[in-house]
Amino acid sequence: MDISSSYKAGFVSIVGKPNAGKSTLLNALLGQKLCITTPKAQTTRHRILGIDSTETYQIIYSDTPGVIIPKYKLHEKMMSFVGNALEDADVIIVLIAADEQFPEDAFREIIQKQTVPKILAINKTDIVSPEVVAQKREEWSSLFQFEAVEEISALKKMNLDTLKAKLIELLPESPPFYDPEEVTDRPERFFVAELIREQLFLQLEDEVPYSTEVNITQFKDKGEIVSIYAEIYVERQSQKGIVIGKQGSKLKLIGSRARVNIEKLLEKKVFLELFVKVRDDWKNNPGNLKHFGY
Ligand SMILES: Nc1nc2c(ncn2[C@@H]2O[C@H](COP(=O)(O)OP(=O)(O)O)[C@@H](O)[C@H]2O)c(=O)[nH]1
Ligand SMILES: [Mg+2]
Repeated sequence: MDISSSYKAGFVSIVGKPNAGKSTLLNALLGQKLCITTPKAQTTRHRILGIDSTETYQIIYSDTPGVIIPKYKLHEKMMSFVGNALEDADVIIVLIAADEQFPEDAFREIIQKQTVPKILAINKTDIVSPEVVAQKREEWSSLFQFEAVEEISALKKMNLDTLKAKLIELLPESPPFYDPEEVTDRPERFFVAELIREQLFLQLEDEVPYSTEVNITQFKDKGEIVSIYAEIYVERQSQKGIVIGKQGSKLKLIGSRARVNIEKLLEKKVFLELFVKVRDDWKNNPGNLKHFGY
């Protein structure tokens, strides 16, 4: 690649409340499914980079967990990842869903403190009336200074080009930070664990998905097939039975759905074996959290 002096590169952090559509937006901007998305809040637990490189610019997006008031140690870690993404940002996308409640003070304070250029993106405009969108624009614009306000639908890929054009305009001149071949900073096995977690969120109800974590114990490329062993951790013995289901039916469903998606990701046949284990209250245990990569 010929890197001219006018090359632009920088970090764009997507922040917002749970379920605003941050991960959906990152995938849409990248043009590929990198991050898992589910209808349940707090699906995303990490900061995940998605890198979009061209001949003239490199945008390094950060997907982040939704901003919440921490209830346990895992939440505190998740919020520290949001903090890191904000610290690094050259531009911040404040992503709100057109149908969400006006945010509590804690979220407003976080946005208030940011000094880099901010874009307000009003998402899910496909499911509300133009009046509701206009009202959101009004509420937010009266509070903060935005470089631009974009009305988008991450799901329907509406107005993403204008959003991206604005981002590029705001990026500093800089050589690229990452090899243009790289799409993310995380290894394949991280996304394999995420695809299993996605199914846990889709197939389990109530508090159970929030009590789960996935740990890959074997990831072996055997040529024809990739052999993957993964542990699913829950917080209580009773949850183990729920994850496994009647005669193993739930776990089988989770495994087969996850496997299909992992095969798409790796573009290979996959053998996937899942084991369910209990770690009492792991969400509050610093040692367990560290072990799980938090
Ligand atoms: N109707 C509609 N749904 C969306 C849009 N963007 C995201 N969603 C849905 O909102 C839910 C949460 O999305 P996700 O990206 O996981 O939100 P996150 O928690 O902010 O990362 C999922 O069910 C998405 O399909 C949108 O533009 N329109
Ligand atoms: Mg997310």
